[in-house]
Amino acid sequence: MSPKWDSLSQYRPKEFESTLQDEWEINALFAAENRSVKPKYYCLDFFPYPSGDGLHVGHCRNYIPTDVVSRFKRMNGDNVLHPMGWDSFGEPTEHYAVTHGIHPRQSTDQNTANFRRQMRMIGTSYDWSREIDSSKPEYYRWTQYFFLLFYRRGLAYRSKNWQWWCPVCQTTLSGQEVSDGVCWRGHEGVYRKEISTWFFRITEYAEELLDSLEKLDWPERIKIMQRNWIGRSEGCEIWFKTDWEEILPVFTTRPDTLFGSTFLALAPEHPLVGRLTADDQRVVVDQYVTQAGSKSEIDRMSDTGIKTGVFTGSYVSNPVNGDRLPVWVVDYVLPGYGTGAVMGVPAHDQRDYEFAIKYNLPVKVVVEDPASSDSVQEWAYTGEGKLRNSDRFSGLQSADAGIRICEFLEKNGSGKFSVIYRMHDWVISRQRYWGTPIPIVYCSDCGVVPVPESELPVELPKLDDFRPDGSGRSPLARVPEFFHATCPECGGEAHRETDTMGGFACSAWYFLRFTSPHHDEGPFESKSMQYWMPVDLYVGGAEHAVLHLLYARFWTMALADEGLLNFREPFTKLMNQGQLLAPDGQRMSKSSGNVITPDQIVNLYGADALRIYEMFMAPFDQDISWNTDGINGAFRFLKRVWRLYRDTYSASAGSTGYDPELEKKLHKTIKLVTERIEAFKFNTMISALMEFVNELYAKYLGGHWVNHTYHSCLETFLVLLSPSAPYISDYLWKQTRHAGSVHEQAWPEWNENLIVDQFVEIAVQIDGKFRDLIEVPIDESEQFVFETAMDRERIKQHLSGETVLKKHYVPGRVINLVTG
Ligand code: ANZ
Ligand code: ZN
Ligand code: ZN
Repeated sequence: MSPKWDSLSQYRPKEFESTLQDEWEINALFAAENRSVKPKYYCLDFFPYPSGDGLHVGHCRNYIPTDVVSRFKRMNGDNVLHPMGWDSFGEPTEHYAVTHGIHPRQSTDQNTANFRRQMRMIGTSYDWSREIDSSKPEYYRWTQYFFLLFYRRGLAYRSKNWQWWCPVCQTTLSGQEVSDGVCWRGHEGVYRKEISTWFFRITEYAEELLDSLEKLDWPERIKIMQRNWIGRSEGCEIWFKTDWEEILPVFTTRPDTLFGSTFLALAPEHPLVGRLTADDQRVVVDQYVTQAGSKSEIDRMSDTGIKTGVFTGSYVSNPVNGDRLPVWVVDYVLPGYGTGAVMGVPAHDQRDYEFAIKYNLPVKVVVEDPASSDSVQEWAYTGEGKLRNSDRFSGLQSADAGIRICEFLEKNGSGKFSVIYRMHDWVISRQRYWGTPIPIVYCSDCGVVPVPESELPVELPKLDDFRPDGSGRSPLARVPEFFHATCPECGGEAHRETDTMGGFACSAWYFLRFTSPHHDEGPFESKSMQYWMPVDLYVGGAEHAVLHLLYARFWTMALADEGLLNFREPFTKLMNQGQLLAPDGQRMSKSSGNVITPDQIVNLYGADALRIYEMFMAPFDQDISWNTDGINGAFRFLKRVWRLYRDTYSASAGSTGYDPELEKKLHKTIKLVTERIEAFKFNTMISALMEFVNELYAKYLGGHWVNHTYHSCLETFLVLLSPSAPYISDYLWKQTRHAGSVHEQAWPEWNENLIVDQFVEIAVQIDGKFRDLIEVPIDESEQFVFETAMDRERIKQHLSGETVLKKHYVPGRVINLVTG
């Protein structure tokens, strides 16, 4: 690099950015040390799948902030692990390869090269020596190893079951991957099909997955989504009996209503439907069952839809009073929840009520509505109350009665207390090519046989035509060399499992691999894993709230139980960045033609301007549209920085004189920048940097700059700027004849005594009532004061979810938040 540094020199980022990135890498500035006395900091981005479209500027809202934090932590003396790798197995990659007519191995290699290039271009400080790729045998061999481990622990099992099937993806999907009849890739028309698949027994950990959410420093909305997903219900399992003494269990959250049950409802998929159907009812029942199979779950569950069903012709008896209840097949009862059977209580459940009215079934009131004494109801009373018509339980209150009835059933051998979860086991099988082969063989003598660990990896064969053929079987079934195998137990003929694992298996443990990515005697080297894990900061989009984040937690807990890990939660702190929308306010997408790539922006303005703008545009977690004026503003800021150093650095060097006002401003800036990086307030962190540059400019233009304070401000500012704008700061560092790199410098400290009087206390009111006191820098903007106030726990509590409609700010004194 031959520096041009005369008075006409202009800021031209293209001339030095890529050279600097090469230099950092050659000098291994960002290499994480596996053993170190320094405190460790593991800063991780969600595992990206390398799409063929490359990165757009929206992705950068994830990668830039974590890069700033990583750089900041290194400068503060931490040993930082900031790695990157590729989630390259799975349907999206395969789909891309199909539509582009190339092999997924080739497209993966091309796409990862492009991602890596773009990430380096925007100035990230990943430790590339730890790069991993989940579709490489040296990685997926360990995914298979974990499958075997789960199998050994009874956490992987094969079962015939009603599975979601996406007709477009031509594969099964887990419940987590389907919502409202649409698969996670956006295809409609997902339906249930009965097939044999492999499951991971995530439900075994339902309780811990739920309970230990409390301990995590995660966004509340993600925790809520996980809680709802897991969906714990407490109640009672009640065993009704058929005429031939076969038990028919139902789950209810309202055992207090047992005496009010007037019919029994089975899901059409219930295994007893066949046996309970009387001969003269068989035709109608079969017809009804077939119809129900093609309905989506939402249609079946919908509150407004007409409730339908058919009578099987059989009866069961109610264990508390011997009542004979007709058994119906009803499609609002779902097969995968509880026991797939419900006791119908028309008086106290609205769906059962509508059903009973339609089919003329009795409505028997057993819980009194305290607000009404009418005996004729127009709808179900679903609240609690005093029991009647319930034998010896009459007169008790619902909650108490429920417990006593359960106790009675338990003693009687006709029921038990029960907790159920909405969450299902994780369907891992995919009838697709591009995934980790499931390491199992089937032998006609020995049955299901796990592949011995010494034979891993079971390699994915190279297949030119890897498209599904519509048979519902994996394309691997068409490869004789793969399909035929020798039984590891008896040496006889066997065949391999041809399903592969869904991509979420790869991402459920990759964070462990980064701690020792080249280790080949196990999935990770234990000491390194113990040193680095758990992840201190995990950042990515909120769309992974349940799928990946739940699977990774489950995987971690299971490995901890195996004794492989010494912690049970993988991600201590989680943050979700806001979405970056196109200038038109729409989601960026290729089909809308509104995608902005970092390449376009870097080409025009340089990577540092992109970084500054991405942080400055909005608070980290807020959605925002791209704005061309904004990127221009960031670029102008960097040009000002450039000119300041070009014009005043040398001339102020070696000068004496002290400027107390500027000294104060410097210390205030150090404090603000430090605290705001730590608090993920990158937008106001950038404004503190900008303000400081304004101050220096004012000194320059006012002729107060040839002094020691001014010059030392120039020295320190480069360090403060370096996490955010790593290129220009390092270039200027070298240009001002410093040795090494600005990125090797220690983070500056501030002197609190110098800045105390620069803060004021501001009273925060909600609707005119005093609620809290906050401390902010003098002269801060209204927006900053508002954000600080909104961030306070006390204010959040007092607002309790209400939106602030207006705010009144009396500068330096009080801010009043008006909610309505
Ligand atoms: C009798 C009853 C009486 C019920 C009453 C409610 C009110 P949550 O809270 O969501 O867990 N249920 C059980 N299994 C079902 C299935 N497979 N498909 C559809 N509905 C099912 O809901 C539990 C309640 O949902 C259970 O309690 C059952 O109806 C119904 F006054 O049993 B209840
Ligand atoms: Zn699909
Ligand atoms: Zn065998």
